[in-house]
Amino acid sequence: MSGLFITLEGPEGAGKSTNREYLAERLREQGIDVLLTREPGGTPLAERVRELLLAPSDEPMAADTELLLVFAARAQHLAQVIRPALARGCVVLCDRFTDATYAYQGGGRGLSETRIAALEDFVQGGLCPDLTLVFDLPVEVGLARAAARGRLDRFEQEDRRFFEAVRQTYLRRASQQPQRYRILDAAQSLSQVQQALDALLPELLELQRG
Ligand code: T5A
Repeated sequence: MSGLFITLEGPEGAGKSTNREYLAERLREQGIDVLLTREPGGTPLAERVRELLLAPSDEPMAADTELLLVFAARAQHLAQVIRPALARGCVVLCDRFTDATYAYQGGGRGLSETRIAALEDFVQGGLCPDLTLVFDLPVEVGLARAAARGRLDRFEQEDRRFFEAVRQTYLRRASQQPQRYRILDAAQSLSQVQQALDALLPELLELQRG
């Protein structure tokens, strides 16, 4: 038995967490076993690494340190949660995964994609999402949503250029592999985004049936 691995991606404030819950409900209504998780995080140890990554600090974090922490958390998450859930036949809905590393550490920080790909291969050994939903929206709309929640984390304190590069990296990757990605217009109202997810549901169910 092998499940289905779906990731939700996009810039800050795109609505990934909100829509992950919505999608999980729609799938559960169909009697499907769904596991909700997120990155960085998803296990107690990986959540501790998340705290290191997100907490603003006086000591600047080197870009390579950030990259290695992201993949260290991912290795733990894959071993403890994602691989076992897929082996049980679950649909895994994961809020961010390695596309975020290409977008933030690659696009945002300017680290080489070759280096990211080497770590991806080392940590994932060929495991890749079956489908990736990219919640796309203009940078300023997403940042305004994130800011409305209050205190900004270490990434949210980056400048506009950083987030433009993040957004463009997602869009470029999606255009390079259209079979794996679906782009949703996340600047629309929540009900419009959820209608777009409803329209995707038959395709997800088809994938889940294999
Ligand atoms: N990171 C992560 C890396 O650098 N490398 C990596 O490899 C990985 C995996 C994680 C950070 O780590 C970085 C990227 C991130 O900066 P996070 O908290 O998981 O941080 O990610 P964020 O994007 O910061 O999460 P957010 O909570 O900000 O965004 P979401 O989940 O996209 O948005 P959500 O659902 O919480 O919604 C935000 C607000 O907008 C409203 C919601 O109600 C909420 O208030 N909203 C809408 N409002 C109007 N219209 C809509 N359509 C709306 N949709 C949502």
